[in-house]
Amino acid sequence: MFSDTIAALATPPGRSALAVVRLSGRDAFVVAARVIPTFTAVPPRTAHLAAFVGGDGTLIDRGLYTVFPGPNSYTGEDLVEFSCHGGLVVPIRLVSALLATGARAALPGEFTRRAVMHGRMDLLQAEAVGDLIDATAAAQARQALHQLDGGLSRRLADLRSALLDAEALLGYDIDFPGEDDGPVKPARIAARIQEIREQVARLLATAPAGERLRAGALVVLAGPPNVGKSSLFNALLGADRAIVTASPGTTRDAIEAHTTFLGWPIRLVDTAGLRESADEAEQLGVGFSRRYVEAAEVVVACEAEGGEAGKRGRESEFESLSGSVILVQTKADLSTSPRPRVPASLLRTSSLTGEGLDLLKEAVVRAAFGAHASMADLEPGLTRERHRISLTRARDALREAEAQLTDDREPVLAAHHLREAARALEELIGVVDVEEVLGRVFGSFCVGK
Ligand SMILES: Nc1nc2c(ncn2[C@@H]2O[C@H](COP(=O)(O)OP(=O)(O)OP(=O)(O)O)[C@@H](O)[C@H]2O)c(=O)[nH]1
Ligand SMILES: [Mg+2]
Repeated sequence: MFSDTIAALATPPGRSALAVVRLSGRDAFVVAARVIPTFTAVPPRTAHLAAFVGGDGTLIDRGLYTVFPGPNSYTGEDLVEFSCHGGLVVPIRLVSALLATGARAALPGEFTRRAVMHGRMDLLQAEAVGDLIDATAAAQARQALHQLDGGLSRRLADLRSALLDAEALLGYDIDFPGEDDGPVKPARIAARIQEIREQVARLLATAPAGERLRAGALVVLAGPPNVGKSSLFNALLGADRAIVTASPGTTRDAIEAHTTFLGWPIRLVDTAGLRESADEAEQLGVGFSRRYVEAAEVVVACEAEGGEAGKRGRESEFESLSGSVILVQTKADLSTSPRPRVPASLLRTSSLTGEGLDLLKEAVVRAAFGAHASMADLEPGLTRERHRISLTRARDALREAEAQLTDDREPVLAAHHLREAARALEELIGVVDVEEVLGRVFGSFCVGK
């Protein structure tokens, strides 16, 4: 199982106090010993202080190394982690020394790929490692940790296990047809499959929220020209990103920025004010705006204090959208009456004073991530298109299997569809082992009786 030896810098290159270099593979200890004259593999998982030297015997650095003998290492192989000084010179020299003495430069993700190859984690967990590293919002990190913890893997493994059981029962029905008094009636198997299908459907229902959490919710600021969309965009970001002027038609291009609201990932978009314009560039910008509004998960529909269109008018303007719409009255600081005549459901904001911005953020998070958007309630769910495609395949195959058992009574075809469903789950988790089904057939039945 052990593979060729790879090395790489595990921390970002550049000026830093420390850097970590990883070395993994069949000859990891041999290669390490060439760079560390005092190398010892015992005791394992203990930091040793040592001099790291280059091929000509020159000192590269004095640092710590830790030895993780396979298979109980991150990759499942013999692995050595070097902790050296950071910066532009030392880590590069250390990696070069390892490459010069028998290691190969690791490909992107290769350490984690080896972890999957050696059964240290499944594909879903490997994806979670990537998501955790890429997380820009607390909620994303939390979701990735759940997945790394095996939350999603366990749910899928349970489903797969239930499927293999059903397959085993069906196998018995095929091998001993016509035995009305067989251990399990087809109708019962069909009912069991239906149960599994419903569980698959429940998991599939988590896909939109999970994918949104990974990518960030698309939140679009829209409305007539000059209502203060760009000002609101800047205020929400806490940075001057978009140009603001007193004349209508300032924003032409849609501007997108990644940010977080209360720890949730948001793709915030400022758009050109919606109006008919003779100006070609502005009219093109309005076209962009409309497309963004249609794709948005949340539209923040802005209207300035004393704006012409009433609440009802604006609601109907955004009525046909699939995303949620939050109505906002901007420039609240310009309001003269202490109790403005606006419906209670209308959020009032001021980019000048900051009024209403926190409430708006809360409303956006609620609209984008659910009524009870709370990090503590984050359930393991699907987070990628790959997950959704595999589970859709499994659900459709289960539906077919059910039909074959209830209507046409073709257990052989039903078994074929069950296999298809199981394979879809196996691809998702990253285990493909047909032998397991056979084991179950003989394990749970006393066929020789
Ligand atoms: N008093 C006050 N003025 C604001 C506020 N928000 C925006 N303004 C002013 O309103 C004018 C237009 O603001 P923008 O943010 O450029 O408006 P916009 O909706 O992006 O306009 P377009 O890009 O042309 O569609 C500017 O003069 C801003 O200074 C606010 O909260 N209070
Ligand atoms: Mg603007």
